[in-house]
Amino acid sequence: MDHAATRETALARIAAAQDLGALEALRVEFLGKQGSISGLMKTLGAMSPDERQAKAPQIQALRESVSDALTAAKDALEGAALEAQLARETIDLSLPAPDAPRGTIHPVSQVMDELAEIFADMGFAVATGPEIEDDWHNFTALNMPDNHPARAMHDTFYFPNEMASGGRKMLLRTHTSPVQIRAMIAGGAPIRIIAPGRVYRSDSDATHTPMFHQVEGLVIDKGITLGHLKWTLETFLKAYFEREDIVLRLRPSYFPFTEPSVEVDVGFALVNGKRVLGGSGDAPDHGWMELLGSGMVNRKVIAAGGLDPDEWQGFAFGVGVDRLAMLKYGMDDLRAFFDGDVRWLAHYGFSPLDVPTLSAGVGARA
Ligand code: 2U9
Repeated sequence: MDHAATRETALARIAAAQDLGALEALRVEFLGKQGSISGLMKTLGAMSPDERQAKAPQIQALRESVSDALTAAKDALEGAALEAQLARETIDLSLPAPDAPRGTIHPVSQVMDELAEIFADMGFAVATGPEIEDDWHNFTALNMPDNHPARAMHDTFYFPNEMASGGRKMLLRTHTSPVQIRAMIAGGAPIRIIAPGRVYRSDSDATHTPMFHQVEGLVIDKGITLGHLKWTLETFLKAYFEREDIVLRLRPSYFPFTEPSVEVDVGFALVNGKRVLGGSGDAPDHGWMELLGSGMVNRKVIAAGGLDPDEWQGFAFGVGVDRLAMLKYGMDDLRAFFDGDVRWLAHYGFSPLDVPTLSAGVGARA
């Protein structure tokens, strides 16, 4: 067969190939190591120089046109396969999707947003930090040295000793307080921050989950007193519960990180057997409910944060976010918060559009 005929036959067979497998078989047949056109190339070596000069361009041209045809046919088949796949996988985005699951905002997220909003209005920034902490930031800096009994009371989840870093044991933070320690060291004073987030304690029953949420606040400045603390908590709770008649009672207490320490009770009324916050707990059919822990920041803690306690004073407080959510939105079982049951979320979850704003009221529902 002359080269022109060989080419015609090869191109016709390439054009007729139906799939990539058939095309590959043709490539091997023509251009593979044992291929027919490769065989023609090999004949060049045995030719006289004159003959080679005459034949070589023809064989090269034959090889090139077959190679080009194979590439073009491969591109065409791949393109057709992609088109077919795209046609098969089309989604009609204009179709209504009434049965599609709808996400909702978890009450804990909603409450954290509300808290950030309320405290932003009082000039507080939101600070965050690692959930895996070392025992210096979580305990030592907060006036809980190595053998302090309060350490044992925290039911801490420790990491194995081999994971200690720079001589410090690693743990899951038991409160968000290490965030404030880090903020003091990194930014100095004055400070006005809240630290919301997850905390962990090895404790599990009807009123305790091993992971829960806290928000803590820290103010460091000059001339800070318990009066500032009381006003801040009152203003916060009135905005959060959307009631002007929130009444607080401060009781002396003890925390290692504050001195003096105060526990804060809030007055409630019993309405049809349910607790409704508001009014003095001493009024008839009223009572006091413990809600918050707080106090003036201990001098040792201010020093651990790298500040001079003769120059800087402050107050701090801590409260459980899950409890705040339960009180405001009427949930009664803490464990349901973390069960991941979509029916619970459908009942208590918030619309993504239900953004807390102070003008509309932070608890306004869309
Ligand atoms: C720094 C200094 C002081 C934060 C505080 C409490 C009191 C408190 C509990 C409330 C309910 C924890 O979630 S809870 O179980 N918290 O009683 N927390 S004072 O004091 C700090 C924090 C950081 C640097």
